[in-house]
Formats: sequence, C-alpha cells, structure tokens
Amino acid sequence: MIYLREEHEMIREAVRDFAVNEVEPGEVERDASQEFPHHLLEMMKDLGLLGIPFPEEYGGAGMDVLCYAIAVEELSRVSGSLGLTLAAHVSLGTSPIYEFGTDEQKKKYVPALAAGEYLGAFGLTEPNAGSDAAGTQTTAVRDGDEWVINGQKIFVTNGSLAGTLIFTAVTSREPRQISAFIVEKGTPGFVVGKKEDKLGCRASDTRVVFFEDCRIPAENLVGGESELGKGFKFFMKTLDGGRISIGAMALGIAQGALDKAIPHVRERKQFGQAIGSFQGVSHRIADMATEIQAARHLVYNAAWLKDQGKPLEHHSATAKLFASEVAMRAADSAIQVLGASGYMREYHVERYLRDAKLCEIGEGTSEIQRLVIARQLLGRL
Ligand code: COS
Repeated sequence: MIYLREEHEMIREAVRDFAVNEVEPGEVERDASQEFPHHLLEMMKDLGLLGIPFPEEYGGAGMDVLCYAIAVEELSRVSGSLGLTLAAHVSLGTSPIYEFGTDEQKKKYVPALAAGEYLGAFGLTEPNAGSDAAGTQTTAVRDGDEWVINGQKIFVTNGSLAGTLIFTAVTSREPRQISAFIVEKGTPGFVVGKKEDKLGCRASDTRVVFFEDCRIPAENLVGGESELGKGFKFFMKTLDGGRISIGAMALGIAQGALDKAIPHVRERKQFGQAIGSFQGVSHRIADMATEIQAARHLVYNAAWLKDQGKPLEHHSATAKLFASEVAMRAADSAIQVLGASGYMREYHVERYLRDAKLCEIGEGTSEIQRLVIARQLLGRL
C-alpha cells in the first residue's frame, strides 16, 4: 500500500512475531477458561504497545495512529481478546485523557497509562443508555472540592485491570448536561463487579462497575471547570477514533480467518484433488481476499485521516461498519471451507466468528454506524 512506511512494516513484523509465537499457542485454552493473560500483557508492555500513538514526552512511542491500527490488526489476527484489550486501553481509556484532559490530568495519567503501569477503561454504556448514549443516568453532584457519583456503567472492557476509568455522568438535569470524569481504581464507593461470560473475546476483561456515593476530587472533571457539560461530545469524538481500532480488530480477525483457510484448501483433498481446485471454494477465497483488501484501505485511510487531524466521523463509521461485516463473512467462509473441522474449537476459526460478532456491536452497533453515515449524507430528515 502506497502510504505504508518502514515504521508501519516494522511494527507489523514485531507484533506479528509476538502474536504468532507467544499469543496463539494458548488462545484456544484461554477462550475456554476466559482467563486473562497477564503474562502477555506484561510482554505487550515491554514491547511498548500500550502507548504507541502518544508522544514520547507523555511516555508513549511517538508513533502514528496507523502504526497503532496495524498493531491492533496483527494482535486480532490471532486473538480478538488481546486486540480488544489494546483497543479499549489506547483509544477509549487513554486517548480522551490525552485529547481532552487538563495539563495536570495528562501529566498525571497518560505517562502511566502509556507505559502500561495500569490499563485504562471507558464507561459510557449503562442499562438504559446503549445506542442512545445520551441517556446516561449516572449522576455527579458537586459537594465542596469533590464530586459525588452514583450510578453504574456496564460492559466495561478492562474493568478490573484498569487503574483509571473515564466516564460520563449527568451534572445538571435542567438544562441537561453531561460531563466527563476520571475515577481511580480503589476509590471508596467505586466497585468493580464480576467478569462477564461472553460469546467471544472471552479472555478480555468485561465488567460492570458501580458508583455508590463515590467521591472523586473536583480536579478529576475532564478538561477542568471550563469543560463542564462537554462530556458527551468528548465521548462522541473519542468513539470516532475508537471505531478505527474496532475496524482494525475486525480486519485482523478477517485476515486471520483467511490465513487459516488458505493452507487448508490447498492441502485438503476430496474427490482426488485439493478442494481449493474446485471453483466454488477458490472463488470464496478470492472474495475473502478482495473484501479484506477493501476493508484494509478503509481502516488505514481512517487512521491516516486521524493522523492528519481531519474530520473523522464519517470515515471511521464506514471503516468500522464495513470491516466488521467483512470479518463476519470471512470467519463464516473459513468455517465453511474447513467443514466439520472448522466447527471444532482446535481449528480456531469458529472462535473468529464469535470474536468478530463483537465488532458489529461494540463502540456502536452496525445500525448506529449506518445512522451516523446517513445523517452525514442526508442531514436530519
Ligand atoms: N463529534 C463531535 N460532536 C458530536 C459527535 C461527534 N462524532 N456526534 C454528536 N456530536 C454532538 C452533536 O453535534 C450535538 O451537539 P449540539 O448539542 O451542540 O448540537 C450533540 O453531540 C448531540 O448529538 P446528537 O443530537 O447527534 O446525539 P444523539 O443523542 O442523536 O446521538 C448517536 C447520536 C446515536 C450517534 C450517539 O448516541 C451514538 O454514537 N450512539 C452509540 C453509542 C456507542 O457507540 N456506544 C458504544 C460504547 S463503546 S463502550
């Protein structure tokens, strides 16, 4: 691809090497046990993956968003769980602090997050605020030098691993105002619930978190007093960036499915010949490759736009929408060409289908992506 430079190829090679040699061997077992791979997180930390797109002065690697997207893609090529862990940490848990935080907030949290001293998490979704993200019911009430938080956030990726959670809360009912805050792990009244039992990305850490008269310092209002009430917009902008990484995750899963399908159809013989010699099978492989290439262009283009500081909303939504649907089709095709083997856990591809489904839901369902894209084109009718 014309816009890939040496550093993009280098990060791909480094993450690919780590993913194939260290991650893939235990992936089937972790999918069954749902055990989070702390040892792999340590290795990701040592490889500098947890701070790829943040400047060196904030403890990051000073690389671009495209490098980060490639890292998520390559991890997801063997492990949706780890791809999701990285995506949630960087795009959702750390980026909004870096982009919208005060200087003090950035200095206090971003270097620790980028170095992987702890993971970051993002709390937007609530029982009554899913696709309608503005339906937040969590409240923040000012009391002297503190904010008192009550409510809950659900489906929080990295919930128990995170040292910080950035979240939204209602700071005024009339007029309605949503603000963003940072809570640190261990703050009294901030309670992390049990790990969710999921269809896919099973080793990733998904939790409900509760705020029970949780007091956080006034300075943890994201962006400071002048940004009171801007939390919803901060979160929408964050999702514009986050959707690139879910697109990258989907792209990796789709590529991983193709990786498993190709050797199988070359080697598997039926009716006296390799099944890849049958047109019905070979065309399926060709279609997978074509769609993956198209998805890669959309995802990398969205990453490039973010690097250029250009408007993203439309491009990250199209990239996520297309790539996640490609991932579902690619995983389904991989299962189909592997036949009964594809249905067996040890061949990986059935996990790819389960992991891919997350990409059509997380950081905005495919329906919400279509809404965002259509609104851009049609306005509000
Ligand atoms: N960037 C900047 N501002 C944005 C924005 C974006 N991408 N999207 C919306 N806004 C702004 C709007 O401009 C509007 O500002 P004004 O009040 O100044 O006019 C404000 O935010 C409200 O926007 P809007 O009216 O479009 O909000 P809606 O309630 O209609 O919701 C959708 C918009 C549906 C797009 C939003 O709720 C959404 O993205 N839902 C999905 C949530 C999601 O992805 N959840 C997954 C969480 S991952 S853990």
